[in-house]
Amino acid sequence: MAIERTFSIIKPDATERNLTGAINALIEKAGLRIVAQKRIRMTREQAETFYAVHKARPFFGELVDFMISGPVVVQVLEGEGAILKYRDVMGATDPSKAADGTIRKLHAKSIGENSVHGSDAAETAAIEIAQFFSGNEIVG
Ligand code: YYY
Ligand code: MG
Repeated sequence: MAIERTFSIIKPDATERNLTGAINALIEKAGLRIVAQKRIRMTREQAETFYAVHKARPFFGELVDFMISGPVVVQVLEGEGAILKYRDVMGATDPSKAADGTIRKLHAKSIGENSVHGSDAAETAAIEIAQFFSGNEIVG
């Protein structure tokens, strides 16, 4: 497995409860390195672009409203097989189905307010990283 980079978001339900450090501890404990990180407030346009793949889904409006409801922490994570590894650390989208010890099992409030985002494939990781970071902001 190669060294990869993946894109992560600590979502508003988690920043609101001061869980950035707790989530970062789980990321680092899994052997992933946080090589870029910033706290931002997403604009509606940024959130709509980011989740454009879900535009036709019934939850799209709520999802965008949620993502702009408070600060988020956007991150680039690096490590062996980082994309799949972070999906494992996050747990299932629906926290009631997430495995023990995962971020979502430990912290998510609901399927909508589920604390973190992580890229699902190499192609989407590259697109998502480029939406929020320039090359010189990523320090591996
Ligand atoms: O990649 P992941 O975040 O685990 O799930 P996606 O299927 O890509 O959905 C993105 C996002 O949309 C999810 O994190 C919460 C929200 N969502 C929802 O509110 N209700 C659903 N039934 C499915 C997804
Ligand atoms: Mg997804």
